[in-house]
Amino acid sequence: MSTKSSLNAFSKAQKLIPGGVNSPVRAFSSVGGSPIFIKEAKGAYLTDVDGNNYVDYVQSWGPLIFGHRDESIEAAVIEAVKHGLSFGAPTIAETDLAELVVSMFNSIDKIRFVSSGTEAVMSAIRLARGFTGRDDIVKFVGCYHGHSDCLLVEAGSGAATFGNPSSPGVPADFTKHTLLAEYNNIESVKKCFADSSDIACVIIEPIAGNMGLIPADKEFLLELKSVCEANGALLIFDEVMSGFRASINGAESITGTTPDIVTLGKVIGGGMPVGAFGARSEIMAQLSPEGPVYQAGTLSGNPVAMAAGFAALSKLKQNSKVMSVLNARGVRLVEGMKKEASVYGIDMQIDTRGSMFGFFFNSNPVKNFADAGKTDSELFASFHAGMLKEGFYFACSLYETGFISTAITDEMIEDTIKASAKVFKEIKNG
Ligand code: KE4
Repeated sequence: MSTKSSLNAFSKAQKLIPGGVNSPVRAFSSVGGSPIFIKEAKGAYLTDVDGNNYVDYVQSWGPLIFGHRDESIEAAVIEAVKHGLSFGAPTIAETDLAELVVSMFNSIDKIRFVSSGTEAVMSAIRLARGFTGRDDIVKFVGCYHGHSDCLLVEAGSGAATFGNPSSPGVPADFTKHTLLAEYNNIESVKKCFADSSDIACVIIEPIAGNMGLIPADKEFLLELKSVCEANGALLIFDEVMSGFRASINGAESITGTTPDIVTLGKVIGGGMPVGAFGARSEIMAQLSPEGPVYQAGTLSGNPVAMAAGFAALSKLKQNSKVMSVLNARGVRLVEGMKKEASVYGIDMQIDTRGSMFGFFFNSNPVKNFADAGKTDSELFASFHAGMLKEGFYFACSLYETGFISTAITDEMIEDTIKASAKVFKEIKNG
């Protein structure tokens, strides 16, 4: 398999774009090698600039649950484009998508659209601070909530303490209000509340997908909600990734815990740039222009993006069985790969939630970021490279999650498992 054109494209891109990419994880730096440049995609397949095809288990990091160039989403976008790209004025398309999302999430009475998950989370945090009049927030080590300053906190060892900026350019003053807790560890959350009486909210990925796939324990989430309630803090479920991927009705429908605010992204835009945050009316009433908490965006609610999102979510809502079909395929995939790995003495921890799947090359259960860090990263890199050569495109970081789209067939799953057997054999034989 030649990747010559990708190599040339990467070297040119690096001269003009930092790291040659517009989002760091795409650079393959954590798995070695250089990224393949995509020419086009259709259904389950990506095609790179050298003409190689790959079964895509990344799907643009989640948005493309119906695969690439889904006919109904594509038709909706083309139709919307014919009426104009953007107006900076309200459109019925925004209300239509809002109505659809509200009908799918019990915890959401009202919703505001933005253009990315980062914007959604940044705005939700500001809303929680405005609603409670408090400044501190709690996040969990290993959870990723986009790149807004107060959430770019050192994900170091999991003590519940004030974070330090992990990224230069973020003044310590901007993160002194960010407290850290350990995922699935309620005592670490209680310690944050013991340390601060000024906590506005706790934000969590209820099904964490940014330290590999680590769903929070149901009991933990129930306790988390009661600790927040007892202390007058809001609970934010960051479902930018898990929303419409783990369930079509949000993590609340599968965990039994109802959040105060939900952030959404990815699938909600059907592949176009859309983020959103929603909550019950009394919280959303704080948002400008109704209330004093300011938030805005030139392309927020963009009519073309709304059309793509509406087509995607309508299709999901009409196919209520889709998530169980996708989950069955995800379970078969990770169980099949785990079995093949065991033939070569390679341990894998596996898990799925809806159309999300995850695996760790780790001999012990993975319950938090520290556990995830014990994964054999070199083995992961060899697995990623080997599968790429076999024509299977997995997330290029062990701290990510894989996805099943409706375009991925049972046959493709079986082919992937067979390819993994070959790759594990090559890894073991050196
Ligand atoms: P965006 O700003 O990238 O649209 O969303 C940020 C975000 C917020 N919350 C959660 C739970 C997320 O997973 C994300 C973004 N996810 C990553 C993939 N793990 C996006 C891929 C990338 O950074 O290139």
